Amino acid sequence: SVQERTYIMVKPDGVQRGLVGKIITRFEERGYKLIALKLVQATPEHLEKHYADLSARPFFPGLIKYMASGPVVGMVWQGLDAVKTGRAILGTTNPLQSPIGTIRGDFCLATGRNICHGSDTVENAEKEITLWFPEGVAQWTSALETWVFE
Ligand code: DAT
Ligand code: MG
Repeated sequence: SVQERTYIMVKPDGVQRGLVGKIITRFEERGYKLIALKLVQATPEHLEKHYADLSARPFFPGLIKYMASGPVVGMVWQGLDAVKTGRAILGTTNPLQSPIGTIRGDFCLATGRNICHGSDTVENAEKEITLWFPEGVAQWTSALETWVFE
């Protein structure tokens, strides 16, 4: 649906490497609407909630440490097929397998330093949006909307 929303996050390595603008640009240029944005130093407790599904995995402690190592930029993007297309814009979890033209395929090399996060299902997107933006998101009409959607 045109109202579909996804949670996209620039991880600490993406922020440190100065890639925030490039990542935002890819979603803007594709036609998605930005409805929430913040830079935040997340706590390990908050990140453990975000990655709760992965808590039994061997890489979990390292993942939490990496994600808490500096500020992240969280955002919510809205538009047609935002979750699945958002994941396509990011690329695959392992950057070495990610096609050129995807964010991970263009800007990184290691799974444990893959610079960005994107929700994997509509249900998880809504959970992640609530976790990272409990204050809610913006509602605004984009002047581009009638030029991007029929
Ligand atoms: P994605 O971020 O593509 O949704 P995921 O949800 O399976 O991938 O895992 C979350 C993050 O955890 C991923 O971006 C990087 C890290 N990760 C996943 N698998 C890993 C592995 N085998 N070794 C190290 N880090 C891993
Ligand atoms: Mg995931």
